[in-house]
Amino acid sequence: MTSAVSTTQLRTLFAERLSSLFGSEVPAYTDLVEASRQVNREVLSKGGDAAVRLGSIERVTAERHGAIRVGSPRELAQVARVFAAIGMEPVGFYDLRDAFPQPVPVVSTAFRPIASDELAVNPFRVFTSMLVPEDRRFFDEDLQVRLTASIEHRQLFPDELLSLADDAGRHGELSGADAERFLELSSKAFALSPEPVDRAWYEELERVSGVAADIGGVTTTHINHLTPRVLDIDELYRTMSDRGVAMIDEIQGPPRWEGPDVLLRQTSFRALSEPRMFREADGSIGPGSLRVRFGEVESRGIALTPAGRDLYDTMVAEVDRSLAELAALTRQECAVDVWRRNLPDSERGLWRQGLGYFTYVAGDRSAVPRGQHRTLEMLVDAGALAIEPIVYEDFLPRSAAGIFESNLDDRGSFDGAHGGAPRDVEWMAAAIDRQVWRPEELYEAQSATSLDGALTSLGVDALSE
Ligand code: OOG
Ligand code: NI
Repeated sequence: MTSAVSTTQLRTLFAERLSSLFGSEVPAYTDLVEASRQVNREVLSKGGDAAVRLGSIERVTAERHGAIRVGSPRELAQVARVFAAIGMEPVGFYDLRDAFPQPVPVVSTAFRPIASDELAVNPFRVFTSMLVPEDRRFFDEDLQVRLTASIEHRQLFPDELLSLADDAGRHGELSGADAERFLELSSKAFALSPEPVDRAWYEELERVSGVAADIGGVTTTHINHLTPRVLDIDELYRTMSDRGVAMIDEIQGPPRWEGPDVLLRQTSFRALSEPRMFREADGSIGPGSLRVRFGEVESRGIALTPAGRDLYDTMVAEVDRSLAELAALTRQECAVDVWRRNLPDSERGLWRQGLGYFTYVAGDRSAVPRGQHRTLEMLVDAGALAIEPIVYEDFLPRSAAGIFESNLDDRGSFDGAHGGAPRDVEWMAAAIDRQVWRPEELYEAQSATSLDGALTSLGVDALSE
């Protein structure tokens, strides 16, 4: 690379590097990407434009999310610097410590682009979890002290990488040579390390939580999974099962139904165990294996407003209840029934009830109704404004907990009698000294900006309530 590389280009290049790294480490990932491409091609050939209503095929084909796990606010702040270099900012706060059915001792955020044009170019995102060693429900004081000290002593990212990242963040670009060095160092920082794992320490942490061991039992971080996006996740699930891959029992999140897809549907499978070197109690070093990484695939639907999200939570609770009563049905079967009874079955219905986020596109000026009292609804009904759904760019805490859980051998130990350490989005923002965006603010702003633009081009100054 000879000319300057922008943060946007750097993001695409970084996502590609990570993808080829992860493919070389976890071959099942390459199969998954291939199967996803095939499903996307089929959907596209059958569904035409409707298939890409929530993102162009170029975007969807390149789209990935990764997951990483770190040990402390200091490390999370460094991750934030590395991702700022490629135009990604922390969005959302997920507390997985009281997650059902499996508490996990982490709080998480997702790094992603926040501007819609950046998302359209490459929406790469990384679900990033941070250990909470102070949480007494998982760690006693003695373990907390040793765990915190071991994390404090390690360096996940070399200084050279952090300083290149800061340069990119500050100037919005790097020179060709610096960009190449940044890509080299950053992908190396997320590769599986050849460093021996201290077996006794790893196993001690594993008794508390497999995720705690994966974070604190080693001296580096690594990409845990890399997830492609697919346009028909049910078909993908069947394809992978036919290829002999043991998928988790069900697709997580909303069911397949005839109405609009909302939020996020995900499913995963366990990757094979990987050879790692271990340091044994007698000081000797020898081979062993660990099984912590996995494959996952997602399909994305429409972003829901807070009202839509409340309805979603109510529906999930109803599915839980009716599942307990009707043990013969699967969760997805129960959910379809609950969806049909509660959720509007069209985009227009979601919009009208204020449940989903939409942008507005100006239509024909002559369709604008005359008169003083023009409401938004009148303009949409008259065809002067078209509504376009906003795709959900974030994650679901319950599905995340399900994904963590389904890929652990052991449930670990959790003692609810002890108090946990309180954590929330403000705490996280202060701990990493950076704004952590609230997803709904971003969707709301995108919707409002598009409405302003559309009204201006229609020549409408004001709307009535
Ligand atoms: C993260 C699990 C959550 C998702 O897609 O919801 C996740 C992890 O395993 O580190 O990736
Ligand atoms: Ni994931």
